[in-house]
Amino acid sequence: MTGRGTFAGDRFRADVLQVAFLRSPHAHALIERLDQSAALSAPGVTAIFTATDLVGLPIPAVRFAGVPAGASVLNLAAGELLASGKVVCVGQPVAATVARNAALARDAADLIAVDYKPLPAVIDVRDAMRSSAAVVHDGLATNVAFRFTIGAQDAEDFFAEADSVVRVQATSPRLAAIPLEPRTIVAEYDPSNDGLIVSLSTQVPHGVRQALSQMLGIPDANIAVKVGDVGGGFGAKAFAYAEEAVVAYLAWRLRASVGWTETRSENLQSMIQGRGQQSEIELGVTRHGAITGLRIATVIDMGSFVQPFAAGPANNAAMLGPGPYQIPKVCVSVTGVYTNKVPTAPYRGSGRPEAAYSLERAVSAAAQAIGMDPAELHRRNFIPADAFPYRTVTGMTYDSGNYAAAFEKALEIVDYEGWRRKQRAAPRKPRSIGIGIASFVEFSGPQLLEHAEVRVSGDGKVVMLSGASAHGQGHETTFAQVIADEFGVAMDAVDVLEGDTTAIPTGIGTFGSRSAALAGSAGLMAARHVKDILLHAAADLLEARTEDVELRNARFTVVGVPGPGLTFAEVAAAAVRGSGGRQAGKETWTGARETFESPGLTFPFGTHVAVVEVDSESGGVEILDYVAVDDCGNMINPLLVDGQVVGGIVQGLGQALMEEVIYDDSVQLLTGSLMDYAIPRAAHVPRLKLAHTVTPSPLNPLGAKGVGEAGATASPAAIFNAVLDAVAPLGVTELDMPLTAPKIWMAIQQARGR
Ligand code: MCN
Repeated sequence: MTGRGTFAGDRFRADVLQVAFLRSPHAHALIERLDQSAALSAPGVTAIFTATDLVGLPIPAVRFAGVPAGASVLNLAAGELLASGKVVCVGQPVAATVARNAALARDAADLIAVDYKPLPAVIDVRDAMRSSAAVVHDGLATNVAFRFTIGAQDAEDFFAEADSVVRVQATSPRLAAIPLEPRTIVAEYDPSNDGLIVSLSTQVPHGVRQALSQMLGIPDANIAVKVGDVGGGFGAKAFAYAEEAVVAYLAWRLRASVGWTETRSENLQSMIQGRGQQSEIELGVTRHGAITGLRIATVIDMGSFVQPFAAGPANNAAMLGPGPYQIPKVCVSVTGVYTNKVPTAPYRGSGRPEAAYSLERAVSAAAQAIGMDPAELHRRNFIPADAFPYRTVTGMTYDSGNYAAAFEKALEIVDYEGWRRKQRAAPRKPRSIGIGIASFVEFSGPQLLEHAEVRVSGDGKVVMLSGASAHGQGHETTFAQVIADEFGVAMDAVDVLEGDTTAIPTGIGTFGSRSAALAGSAGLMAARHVKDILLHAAADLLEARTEDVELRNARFTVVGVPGPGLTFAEVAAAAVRGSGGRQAGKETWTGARETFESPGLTFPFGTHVAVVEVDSESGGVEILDYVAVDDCGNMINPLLVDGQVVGGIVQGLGQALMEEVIYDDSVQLLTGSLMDYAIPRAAHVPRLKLAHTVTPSPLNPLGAKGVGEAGATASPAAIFNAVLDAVAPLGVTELDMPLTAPKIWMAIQQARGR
């Protein structure tokens, strides 16, 4: 906002050649002829690359798809860098033009003549599974990419113990991630090692380095990835895209600096999308409100390829099936299906919102079926606080929790009983009040380890280098706090450096709400190690035993000995001298590198309550009240935690009320601009009441759990349940997201028989 950030787009110098991609206008078609002669002679053009220019590169493989072991079907198809022979979705890159500037590159791309032979395309996952459907990938017999089941054995008498079994459907529509900063990359040829220096907008610098190395056959030691400020990622920048690999390859082949920044339309068309899950849920409950079983059948729309981690959202949703409840039997079956659409992959929440929506929708329906207040049904089924660590029937081990405490706090703050009274007293026409509850548990900290280094230089300056890579989460603040606390120095004395694979040789990155618990703990361990070095140096200077020296408020003193002691900088200088000091440029420092490995995932949780008013004459929804009680263990920076919760809630509000990627019958994207794809604006966001309970995680020294996805996990379910609660007395029983005014209005008209 002050213009002082350095984004990948700020790395375009005048000599950087620019790339434009020619993209498929068809959802499914054979490429019969491609003529680039006119484009090659266009002004300012340096080169044009098509799939034939990439022959000899390693064939892309599906890198970690996230399908659990034991899948009954496994047909994973990786995307191509540039389409060869056939295109399988609108927007798939077919050719890349390189020119003096972006406009000339675009003009040249428009001069490439391609003859396509359109083929029948599949849009709907259920149609795609029919034997008569067109098959997206020639080598495969069907469109089923994978199939797996998690939890209990399915059986005829699955619901034998239930007095009532409710059946609901829950669709989480495809969503666009909409980072403020579109995908951007500048790749420079590095003659010193025949390698590349790559600046790009990503969440995973080390992952990109590895992927580029694999895709381009360049040793990863010869690729340096540098990430500056990033204008949001939301999961959609957590792997290397084909376009990014092509730009890097062009720089390497042309021995030049080559860059690309996508337009907003390209971003909407070809960045991965989130969600796209359809679930049928059955929940069995006794008349006294004990949940006896949960069966879910989910179909996830994979789009045209399997991107890295692409099965993650479906797998996560299945594993989190039972949520915060003690449910004796849970069976979740998942089918991943190809369609001729842009691929789906993890997007903020990555299965957590889908799980919470499915379960909380079914719990609400079950409460109605047995005539019990939904709050009471929640209360009767929570995993009790003394049951942790708790192993779910789906195989997850929840580290710690007190679900009832967060729930009761949320109900108290929102004044649940008060709203129920208002709801009963208020006339239902034309506006009716609805109250929705979403209790949830999610997981944070996947891949379980992260690296950090802490350096103290001779003048007392402290730097933490982290393998995480923030893109809006504020690690510069929170990690500085962790280190400053350990040393007793001011936060301003600590710099945090991320996103540079040259300075930080190993790292995993930022996704899965993993950074506080894993990178924060790695930083703390490294700081403790450095503190030991400093205490030894101080003991030498003070002629005391190390165990008698203490570090407080940035001063080293001997316990029980009055006097000013030594400053942090004095001891740092001695420690650097004593250790011989390591050098980079003018800086000399002493330091320690640590890897923190968590024994397991951490499980944040909470309860959100939404109160809405629905106008039956227009279908419009107004959020009257919204309370979020989140528990992410110990909070390092409560302000940033609240910022994360707010951002997540607003993304979930978008999902619940307005967002949906829409394709037409020929699988052309209709929501191709921000005129057509609705995202929430400030005026849509009610005053949010945020509160916390604190149940530390026993799995890391900070006692922290993640919070980056909590808001997005809970809010769609809370808002959905509130809207359905408002319109249920009008006879509406079925609705699905996004709850746009026309959709609600139509449902009310249908319920009235109109
Ligand atoms: N934090 C804290 N105390 C805790 C937990 C977290 O102070 N107990 C702080 C952390 O130190 C960090 C922030 O809160 O500054 C988020 O931490 P964490 O929950 O560990 O999540 P990550 O930093 O790993 O961020 C990933 C998460 C994910 S998965 C998505 S998607 C997402 C999100 O963060 N995308 C975002 N938040 C985003 N925020 C912005 N602005 N932009 C995105 O693209």
